[in-house]
Amino acid sequence: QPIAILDSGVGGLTVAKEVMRQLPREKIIYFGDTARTPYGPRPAQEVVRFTREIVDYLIQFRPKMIIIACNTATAVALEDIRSRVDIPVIGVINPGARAAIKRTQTGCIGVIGTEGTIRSGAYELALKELSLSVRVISEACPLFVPLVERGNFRSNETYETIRQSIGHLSQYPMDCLILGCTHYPFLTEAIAEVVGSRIELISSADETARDISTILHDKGQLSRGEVLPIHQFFSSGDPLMFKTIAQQWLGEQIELTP
Ligand code: DGN
Repeated sequence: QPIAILDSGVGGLTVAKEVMRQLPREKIIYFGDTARTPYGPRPAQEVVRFTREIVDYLIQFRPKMIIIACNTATAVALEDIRSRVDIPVIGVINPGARAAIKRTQTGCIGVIGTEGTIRSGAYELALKELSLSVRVISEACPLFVPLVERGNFRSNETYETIRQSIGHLSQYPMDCLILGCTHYPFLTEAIAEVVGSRIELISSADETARDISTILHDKGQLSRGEVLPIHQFFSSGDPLMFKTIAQQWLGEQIELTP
């Protein structure tokens, strides 16, 4: 049985890659809703509807677990999806918050994400639940996802956009910055250069993959097959763009069903 991973586009591939690394025997079915990306500026109800549609599609492959590898969808649709299916559903916000709390020394944590994620306050809630005294500085970065979906990771335009959006964060005593959108790890190099080495970038991919591993282990559902799985990828938009970015990021050829 596969693990289903979904996102509004290529962002969830940052989580998929970590799952492939930590759990190489697990087969992944990935859906990137590139035709309707970005989700960030959309009303919550619309994101919930899109997420339900993707889950209804993926469920036909009889996955053993669903990963909502999109912070925007996790923020507004996680509980809804959990109530609709009888397999474990995990999002990326709690794992990201946990990773940051483990790392921070100053107790001041930055969060960047889409408008939808930042507006929801989901990270603040998750962080404060883990540590009451933490100080959270949030910033919506609506221009980042379109850059990533165009494969524009390191151009002058990218650096300039990042500088204008989050250059001011270095004035705070923060030592961790949560990449609260699964698209942002594609921009790690550029973001790190703008915020400086004092601030550690936290991606939820690693911690999410650990959660998946724990749940599958506890349920006795870890795959033990000898043959490495062939993953399946679906995208609702431009297949060539998706395939190019996916292969570059994953460092391997992929099979894409448009
Ligand atoms: N990758 C998604 C996230 O983590 O929020 C959002 C992308 C988007 O559609 N704006």
